Amino acid sequence: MKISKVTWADAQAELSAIRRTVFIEEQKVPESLEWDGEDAHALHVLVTEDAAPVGCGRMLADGHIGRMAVLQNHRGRGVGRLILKTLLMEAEKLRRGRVFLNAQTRAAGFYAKYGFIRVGGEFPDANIPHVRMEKTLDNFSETLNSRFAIPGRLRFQDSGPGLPVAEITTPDAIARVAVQGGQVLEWQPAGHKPVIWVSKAAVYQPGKGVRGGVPVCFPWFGQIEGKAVHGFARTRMWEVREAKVDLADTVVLRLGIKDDESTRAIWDHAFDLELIVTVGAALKMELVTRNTGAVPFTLTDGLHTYFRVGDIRQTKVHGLDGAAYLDKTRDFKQFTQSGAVTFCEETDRVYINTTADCLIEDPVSGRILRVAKAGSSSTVVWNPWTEKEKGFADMAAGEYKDMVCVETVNAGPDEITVVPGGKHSLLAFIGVE
Ligand code: TA6
Repeated sequence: MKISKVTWADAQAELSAIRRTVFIEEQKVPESLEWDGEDAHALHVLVTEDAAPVGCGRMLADGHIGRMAVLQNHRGRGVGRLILKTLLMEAEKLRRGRVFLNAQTRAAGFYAKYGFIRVGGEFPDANIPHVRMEKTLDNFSETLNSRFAIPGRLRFQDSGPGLPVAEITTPDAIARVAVQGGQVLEWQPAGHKPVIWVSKAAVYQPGKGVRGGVPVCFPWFGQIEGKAVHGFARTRMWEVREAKVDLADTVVLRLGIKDDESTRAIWDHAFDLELIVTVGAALKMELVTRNTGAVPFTLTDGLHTYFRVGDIRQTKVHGLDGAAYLDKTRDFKQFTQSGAVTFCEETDRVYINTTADCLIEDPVSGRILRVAKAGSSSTVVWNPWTEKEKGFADMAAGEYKDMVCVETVNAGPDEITVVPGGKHSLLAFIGVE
């Protein structure tokens, strides 16, 4: 038995013959799904026995392993294992750092033996139950550092097994950004206390968002029956795309994700989602959605920012006076804000049709935080208070007093439609006054 790395140009006939037999004829996968246009750019491996093709697999540039197939009468002889191990070796050589695949659920155990971990729930792909599985290669942070570290400015460290976080230092601020979920975890301008809140009981594990920071809500904000709250983007591993120092000695980090079978099974659209974080005396976060498909799509989205405050009971949020809001604690009935938002109970409000800056007045910390925005028509103000706090295993008792969410979103009726080839940018701009 022999395995070789081949290109689609060289081995299209052998590769497609195996996949036609296994996927199209045996598993009834529609032709249109099998030939997805990715083959020409993918890395392929081909297994032959006495020169006859018996198995194949591929890996895309973003570490997406797929199309693993072994002809029926060659199964159970280690061909699949040989294909996977070869692709993992190639991923190490290419300093991929992490790989992922959408496994047929019945094969999840096979991949788990090689360190793949399930992320998210089961989904149908060509009517066959699948699960997304991710594996960070041993040296994920080191791999990222070899490609993106900036001496004295940006370096990746693990916040948990296989969970790299960018540690950013500039003359004006420090920050931390988790690669999983594209989640900002910290921003502290020089001379000030930390601005972004993260729970002391936060959990750092694959497939779970960190309680606090700035969760990315995409492709929906809030709850949709039977689907993950705030969408699927915040629990999967993103791709680091660029790290650089800008003119004013600010650090810019760009991360992204795009659609694959697992996302299309949940939300059937082709997209690219990118977060651009600019760290300096202010914190700028831009969430850019591109429609890479052929039909328009509509979404709600958000940067769900948790701010640190000295005491929520003495905190006020200004800027929403006169704005209509949907009150989640009162069955989403609509009310109008009068004056500043103050806090004496669970508060969970979607302020609609507002583009105003918000000011978080925090007398205990002796500061005002400004939350400016663009591309956002809604602002969510949330504090879980005592009862809801108890419902969060990743929130310590009494922590509700230390935080407030002022979220830069498009939610409720404020939906966004993106046409094919078009893009939508949601921007949050945070400063200390
Ligand atoms: O911030 C508004 C909100 O939708 C709340 O209703 C609460 O669900 C919060 O987000 C946190 O959601 P999460 O899924 O992160 O626990």
